Amino acid sequence: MAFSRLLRASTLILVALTMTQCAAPQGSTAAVSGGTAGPSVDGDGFPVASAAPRGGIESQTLTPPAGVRAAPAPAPAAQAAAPAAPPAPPPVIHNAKPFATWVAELRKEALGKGISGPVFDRAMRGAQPIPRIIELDRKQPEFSLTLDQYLDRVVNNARVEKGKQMLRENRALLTKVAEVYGVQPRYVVALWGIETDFGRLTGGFKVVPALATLAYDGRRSLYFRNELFNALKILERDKFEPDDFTGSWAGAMGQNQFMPSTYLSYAVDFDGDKRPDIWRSRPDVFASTSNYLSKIGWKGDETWGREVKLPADFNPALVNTDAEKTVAEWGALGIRSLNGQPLPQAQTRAMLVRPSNGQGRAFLAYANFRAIMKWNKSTSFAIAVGTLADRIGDG
Ligand SMILES: [Ca+2]
Repeated sequence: MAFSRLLRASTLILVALTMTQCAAPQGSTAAVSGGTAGPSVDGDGFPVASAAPRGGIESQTLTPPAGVRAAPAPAPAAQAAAPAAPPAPPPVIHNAKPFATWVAELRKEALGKGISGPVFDRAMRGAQPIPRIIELDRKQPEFSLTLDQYLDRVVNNARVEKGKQMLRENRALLTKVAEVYGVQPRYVVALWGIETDFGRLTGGFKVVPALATLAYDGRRSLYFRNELFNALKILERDKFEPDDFTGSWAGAMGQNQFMPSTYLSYAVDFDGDKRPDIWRSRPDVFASTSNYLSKIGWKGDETWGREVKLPADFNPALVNTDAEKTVAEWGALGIRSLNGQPLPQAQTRAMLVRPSNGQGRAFLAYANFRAIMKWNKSTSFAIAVGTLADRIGDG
């Protein structure tokens, strides 16, 4: 969740993960490209050169994506902000039960779920509700960035250069991971860069006390209580030290910001010690990201989508719907490449996405775009990941 990252605070709000339970697993044996081979690589018939150009676009207002928080979007009623008069009152935790009583009941339930007493007690030692987390959870998403402002923030030149460098430095490992999971390395590096600035900013909260705070608070307690049990299951199974078991304020963990449920479903060990360590092992981080994408519909022989040009009188009813057409069919409706050329006669299936309330920049979005949207339900996040991957290319 998706998790400022210089930016840490604001990026956490912007792009911290919203992990969704995913579609039925499917095999992924597609060939993988390093990213910048010839026109056929991305499968949609565009010449390679058309992937890069952009710019010259007017500023647009960005609709807050549904999944910009590190957890399900808050219910509007619960966001009732305190009056703006300073100083802001301390956040009020909604639970009539004393915390100690609540923890005792939690412990009983955890033991019933197979968590051992010592694991629970070590993870919860000294835990108290953390006011800063309640404050962050209460905060209105301050999402007034335009798409271009958002892209400038998360896909700036420094991030692109570092991404290229990271791809080059880790090329042998990324190639090995790609051979197993069928996800092109540039996307693995792009997600890593946007989530945590390539592992630099993974969040400083201990996961169990953070999730306990959110589970104890009444606002979204069911969701976080479930994630809390999942976090305890991870400690029980994989024997991490509670002090090393850290994440964002909302429990998104490690270099790819997996929620505990996502970790349990998709994190994999790739360095051979039998434990997926998404905090400290790059093999495990890259393989876990790739495994997750491969299970939610990734196509290793396709790109994510492309920015396109719409004709002036384009039918708005065709924008931002789930309905897919082939690239060739979109071309027959007057859509052109960004450079003004006709679209190729390709059979790649695509949705037409305009993130700014159906105005402004337009993108044809392929299956991999949908997969990124399962990682974080935000069109701007998905465009950012795709754009960064395009610019990282082959390093
Ligand atoms: Ca490992």
